[in-house]
Amino acid sequence: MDTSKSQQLFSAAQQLFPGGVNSPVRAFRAVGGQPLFIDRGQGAYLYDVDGNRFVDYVLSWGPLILGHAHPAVVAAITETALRGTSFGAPSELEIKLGRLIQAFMPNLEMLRFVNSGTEATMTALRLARAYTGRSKIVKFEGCYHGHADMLLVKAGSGVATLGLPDSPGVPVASVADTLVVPFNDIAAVESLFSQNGHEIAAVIVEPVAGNMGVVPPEPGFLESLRRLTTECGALLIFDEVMTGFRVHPGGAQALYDIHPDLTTLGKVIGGGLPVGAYGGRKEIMQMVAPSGPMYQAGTLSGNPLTMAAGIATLEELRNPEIWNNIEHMTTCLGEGMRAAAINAGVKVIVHQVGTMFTTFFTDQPITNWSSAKLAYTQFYGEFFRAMLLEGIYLAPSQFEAGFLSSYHSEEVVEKTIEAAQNAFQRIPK
Ligand code: HOZ
Repeated sequence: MDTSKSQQLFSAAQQLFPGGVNSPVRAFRAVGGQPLFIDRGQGAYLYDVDGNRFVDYVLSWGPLILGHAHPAVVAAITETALRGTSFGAPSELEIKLGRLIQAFMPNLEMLRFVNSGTEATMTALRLARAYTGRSKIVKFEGCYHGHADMLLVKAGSGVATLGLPDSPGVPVASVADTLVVPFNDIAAVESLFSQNGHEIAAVIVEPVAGNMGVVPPEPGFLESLRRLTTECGALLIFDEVMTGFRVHPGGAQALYDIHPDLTTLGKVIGGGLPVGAYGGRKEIMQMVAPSGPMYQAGTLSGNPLTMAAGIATLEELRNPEIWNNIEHMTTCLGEGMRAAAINAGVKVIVHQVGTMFTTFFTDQPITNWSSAKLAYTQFYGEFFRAMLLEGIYLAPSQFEAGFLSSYHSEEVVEKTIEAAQNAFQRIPK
């Protein structure tokens, strides 16, 4: 595969950007090789600057549930741009997108748009602290909630990918009130609550972990979090930046029928443009300025282009057939990958929830970060590079999720399974 133009661009980028990239995982450090520079995306495909074509299972890390350059999304952005790109004043588009989100997720009685998932989680926790008058927060090992100081403790995603336990530059004081427990370990949460219950403002959780690879909650885990937080007067925050519209059209809260106090969103609701949102119970949200005293603001919040792209995306998802078909194709892919691994004699576990999946190189059950990090990342790297040569673009890290779109047809998925059959042959037995 000729990647000479990507290589030239990567050399130039390294002079400008740390590691040559503007976000760490895409630098391919965990899988070897050099990042591809992308020229364009269309449907299920990415095209790099050297003219190579790949089936894309990253989809901008999840947002592109309708695939690249979906005509409805492109038209919405184009038409909106002709009327101006930002107003710094309210527009009707915000109400339209807000109502659409509410139709899928009625737990968001009120919400506010921000510009990234990091902003959404950071603010949701500030709000929880303001509402409860308490300081401590609980997060889970291997869950990633963006890069705010207080959350960069035993985090997943790029932090896990690069093997960084935490980050220099985060003051000890910033994480002093962050309590960390293993995902799916309700006994550990119970013990934390019995010692600190009256000081805990909130538990924040990815209800289906996606940033240590996809790890589903064990039966009863989310229910126990709901019960313990209610009993102790703490808030339950579902970070659905990744899982929203991905594990179910109504997010994990609909899939598992749990009502969190606050929810954070991002990715899909922006249709591929930068976005975040937080929302939940009205009496809590009314604490947000200017309605209440908890301050949060943003020059580009509710940006019309983002709102338009989000509206176009969610309008399409109102047709249940579209989402159900993406989920069906994800199930077919998971089954095909499992069968291909068995044929090749490679030990692999494929986790799938809704339209998200991860292929872990292990035969041991994965239920939390301690077990996820034992997956054989070197084999994942081999598999990633082999799949790339077969024309398949997977997440460049064992500890990320893969995603499908409405353009991932039977034909595309079959081609991927055939590619996996070949790629698994390259994994040492
Ligand atoms: N937070 C992104 C995935 N979970 C990271 C993307 C990147 O570093 O490129």
